[in-house]
Amino acid sequence: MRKRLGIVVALACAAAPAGAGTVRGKVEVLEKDGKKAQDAADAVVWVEGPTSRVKPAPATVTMKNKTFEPRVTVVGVGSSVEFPNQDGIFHNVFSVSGDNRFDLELYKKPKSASKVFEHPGIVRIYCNIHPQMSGFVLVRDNPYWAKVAADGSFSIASVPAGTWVVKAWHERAGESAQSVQVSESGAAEAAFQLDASKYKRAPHKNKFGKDYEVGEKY
Ligand SMILES: [Cu+2]
Repeated sequence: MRKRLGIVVALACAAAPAGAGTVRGKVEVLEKDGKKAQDAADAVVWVEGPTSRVKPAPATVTMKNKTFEPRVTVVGVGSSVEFPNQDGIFHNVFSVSGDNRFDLELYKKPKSASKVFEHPGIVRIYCNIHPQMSGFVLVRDNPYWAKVAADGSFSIASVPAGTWVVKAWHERAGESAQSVQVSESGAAEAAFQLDASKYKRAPHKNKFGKDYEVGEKY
């Protein structure tokens, strides 16, 4: 009996970290003319280092009016993302992003298909029919991330105490990293400026690694 109690106590300690704080701050995305971007809300901030496991949770990316909505989705490793097609035309969502590559083939409204993302990373998603359709699924291996609000602010709660790398990402600016010290209670601040001024839109290949055909038929 005593032995069993000891195990229970040990488990309880492992579940509750010694202390945790909030990482918060602002992300600014700068465009060519030095102006602030209007879509800072598509930026994501995450904390790298803590080994806390993330609970998989389902997410949905809808294909509608030849766009992926939302354009940027963040999920934990092991999460299933549903891709319903709400258009009356065929779409073929796919990715060739490393270990997360997938191909859901052709389907149209009201069909849907899903993909479980098993590897942390940034997954670029495209449609094999419509080259203008693009989006991102960010897969994280711990629960400490936030999508940035329209005003550029973000807040990530319950980050374990310690010194961690905090990264901010925007699709046109890439990543920026800084070290942040989280105390056992209270907040750590981080401010990022992401430079999208050198971004150039470049065509991408289809799922076969070939150029898209000119003159879209759908
Ligand atoms: Cu499409």
